[in-house]
Amino acid sequence: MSRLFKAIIMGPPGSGKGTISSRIVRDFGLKHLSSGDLLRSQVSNQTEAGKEAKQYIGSGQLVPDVLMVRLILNELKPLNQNWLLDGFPRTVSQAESLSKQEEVSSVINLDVPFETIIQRLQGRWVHPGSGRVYNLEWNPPKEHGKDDVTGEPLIQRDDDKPETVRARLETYQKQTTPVLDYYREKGLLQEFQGTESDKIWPHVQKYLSERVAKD
Ligand code: G5P
Ligand code: MG
Repeated sequence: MSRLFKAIIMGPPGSGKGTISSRIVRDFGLKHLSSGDLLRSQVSNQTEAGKEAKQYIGSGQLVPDVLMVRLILNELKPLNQNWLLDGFPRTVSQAESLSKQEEVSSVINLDVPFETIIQRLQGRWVHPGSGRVYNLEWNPPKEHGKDDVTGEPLIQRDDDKPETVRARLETYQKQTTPVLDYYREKGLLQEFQGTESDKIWPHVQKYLSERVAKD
């Protein structure tokens, strides 16, 4: 049996991880697992983990490592297909815990300037069920306020308020940039710079097409 391709997508809040991930899923069939989507579904289902996570998410802080690691490693364990992890790891300690269970094949980093991001997040609308993301200016839904695929209502995320976005960017700078160094040193990091997902995407697509075996 061939070895599974286990990829991570990193980048600051609003850098386009969800946007690029859905194109990767479409073209390469990887199973997408977003730590943020997973947490938000725990919050809306009012699980114990969700109740604990809510306060951190709302203030733009990271959810404690123990909780996060448990949630993600449990999701990954049973997977027997190529996967793409979005939003995890976000601390060096999370990266070390992940390495004890999984052998990561590749880490994609979306290097998008902070100025670009603050603007974008104000116009973001999401479909909570699938994690599909829209932007009122850039990729609006076909019908205002409704998901293109299911027709269900779209929502705005609580943590997309400008003051929380600023806190999320600071948290990223302090706690997540060391994770980039961690993977750079292991020779796994591939960086993609730009301000537009449509221009970044062809480079990511080419990079993956040289690495992911087609079914
Ligand atoms: P999340 O959910 O992981 P973030 O902050 O890392 O949240 P986010 O906000 O989901 O990342 P993204 O996925 O990188 O951003 O970006 P996106 O949604 O694709 O694009 C953003 C917007 O820009 C969209 O409206 C999109 O349509 C638009 N867009 C995309 N490309 C372009 C473009 O080229 N041009 C324009 N104009 N627009 C574009 O984490 C949330 C919280 O959960 C907790 C933390 O509290 C975190 O703050 N959490 C964790 N805590 C601890 N450890 C972890 N591992 C955690 N993971 C999550
Ligand atoms: Mg996202």
